[in-house]
Amino acid sequence: MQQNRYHAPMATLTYHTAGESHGPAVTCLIYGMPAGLVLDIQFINSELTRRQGGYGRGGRQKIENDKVTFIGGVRLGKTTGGPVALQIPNKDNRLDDLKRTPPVYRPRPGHADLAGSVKWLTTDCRNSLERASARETAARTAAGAVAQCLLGEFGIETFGFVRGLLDANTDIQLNENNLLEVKHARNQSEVYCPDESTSKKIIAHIRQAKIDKDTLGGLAEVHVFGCPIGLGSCAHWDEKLDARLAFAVMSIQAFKAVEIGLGKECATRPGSQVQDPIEYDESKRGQPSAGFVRPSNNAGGLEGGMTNGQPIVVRGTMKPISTLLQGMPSVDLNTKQAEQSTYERSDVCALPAASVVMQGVVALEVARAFLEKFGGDTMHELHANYENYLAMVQRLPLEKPIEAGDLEADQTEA
Ligand code: EPS
Repeated sequence: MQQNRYHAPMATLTYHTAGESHGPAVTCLIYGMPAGLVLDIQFINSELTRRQGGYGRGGRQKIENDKVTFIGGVRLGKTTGGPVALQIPNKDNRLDDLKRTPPVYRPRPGHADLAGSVKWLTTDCRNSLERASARETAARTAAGAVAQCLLGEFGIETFGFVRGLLDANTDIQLNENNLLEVKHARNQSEVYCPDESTSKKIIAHIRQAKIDKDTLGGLAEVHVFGCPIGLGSCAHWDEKLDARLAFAVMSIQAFKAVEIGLGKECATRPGSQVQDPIEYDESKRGQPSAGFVRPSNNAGGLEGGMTNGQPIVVRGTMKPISTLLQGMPSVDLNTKQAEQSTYERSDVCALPAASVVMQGVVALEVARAFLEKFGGDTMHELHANYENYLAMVQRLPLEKPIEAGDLEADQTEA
């Protein structure tokens, strides 16, 4: 059942998007959602609104007003068990209007323009840039919000925010206890950064980049609270949840690096300062972490490709937007002459929006791992399977532990 994960959609949660930036709509088809999941449309739309926002966005977001429409797999506000199809219309729908959406012959360095046009054997970059556009992430954000509806039923919360850019970075630490407060602070920030002074510095940097006709990227981070131990698997490389999270985050437009927990800082420390000690607290036995307490979380909640009961911590690096108002040295694909790249209306910085997308794609991977472990066609079965697992974990050891004496007795008998 596991082998053809990306090609056998019936076996597990998968999602695919379609649509161009200036076509009629962007759309997503989600397979594998159990029946009976209540969809919080208000929450899904609020995630779409958050994705449209953030200081540094360009003129496009003044045109769009993203709202989801479900066109399959939903009845009376609940999933039916059929494929969930959703779409978000593009108000700036003009793909076939050659005057307003002309061919692009001067590729922008950093965008899909050059590689995409050569790959599809054309000198017009329009087809590939329209599909590669971050507009597609509206569909993934809606799908990610559906996944968050599922996880929310099990007390699993996914939280994304902006850590910083250039020299403006917050060192804020998140935990279950300050999550509400941090969430409030993030929601107050125009750049989705929960630290007020860092937010101000980030905004100042973006303002300056706009004056300089330049662009900015930065660091986005997602934490997932409340996962039980054992999502993902160490049994096979493509079942490792950290690997799947990295895949999902790296697939977001303009992302160039992904880190889990301590990430690349692991290279600067000896093992004794990287591994998280294991402690046990009987009073926490009934929690998803099964009573196992870790005084640090350098592993970012993942060991051996599996959740270990600690919050999942994923950080992504977004490069600066590749469409620069000042242009970049490029080549006309028809004449092969040196030219500045084409300017298409764009954002100066879309890092806040990317933190919303990242929250969604992380939720989708966790939901997929959750469904693989607990399965079932309906939410009823999923709840029952999950509760049964937690009860079994509480009863560990399920078998009498093997002791040295048992081994000797075995050998004597042989
Ligand atoms: C994008 C270019 C801009 C961005 C777009 C991504 O679009 P436009 O050319 O229409 O102004 O606004 O992002 C979105 C439309 C969005 O909704 O996030 C690009 O070239 O990747």
